Amino acid sequence: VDKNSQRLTIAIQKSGRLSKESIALLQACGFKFSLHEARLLAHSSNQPVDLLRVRDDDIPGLVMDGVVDLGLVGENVLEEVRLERKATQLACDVQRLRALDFGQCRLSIAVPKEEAYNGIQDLDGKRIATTYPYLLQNYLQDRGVSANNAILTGSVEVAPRAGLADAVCDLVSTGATLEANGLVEKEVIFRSQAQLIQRPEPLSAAKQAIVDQLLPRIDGVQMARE
Ligand code: PRT
Ligand code: ZN
Repeated sequence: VDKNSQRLTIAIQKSGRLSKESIALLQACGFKFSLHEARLLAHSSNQPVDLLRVRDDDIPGLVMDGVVDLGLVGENVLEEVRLERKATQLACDVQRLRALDFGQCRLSIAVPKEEAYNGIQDLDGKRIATTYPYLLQNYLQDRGVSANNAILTGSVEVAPRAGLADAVCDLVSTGATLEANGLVEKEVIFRSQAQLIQRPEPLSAAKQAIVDQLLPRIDGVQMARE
């Protein structure tokens, strides 16, 4: 990505739960894109706008570092990356432009259904499997609980059965995955939805003009969907 480009660059998830709705929203706002599966970058044919399609985990850092101008990402990932970068002294500022009406989920702690659970203090000294160690530690620390993490990038829900952990801290939407794995949701630690974010440094006048045109369109699209 050329940082000096006059084209507004927007990072979206390449393939996953946010991809379809991210593209649909930008299209509903009037940007035309033709997407080629294999390509990282997609140019708009009617606006000076490029889409960068990446893993969702990379989106907050790209925006915080100013490599891209805007990003569409889940608040859960945004907050986890922010905490991680803060702890490691990397740039972690970002402007939140809009909450988007998709990607709703919650990050919750769940325990095996046969385990008694009387509150968060029961997790003291236990091992919790998660992909979100910073959000989890923040929550536990605030409550004076010290647990160990098992950091997994996937299949978190099978960790207790596999003997890797006593509990999980994972994203939940319908609850079907927890249920299927014999887990019961006990603590909601973070509620999330997709967000539109912007890099901290001001945009060029040309790019700002596109954003100024985009935001009311997003509001209009979302209002019409309510
Ligand atoms: O490849 P990449 O890194 O880009 O994708 P990913 O696999 O990390 O993310 P992806 O596509 O699974 O999710 C992207 C974002 O969608 C998340 O960061 C959330 O902001 C949002 N989101 C909304 C969800 C869910 N709902 C969700 N249910 N992300 C994941 N899940 C998973 C959850 O981890 C669990 O495995 O779905 C399962 C639970 O769903 P239920 O319906 O059974 O409760
Ligand atoms: Zn991811």
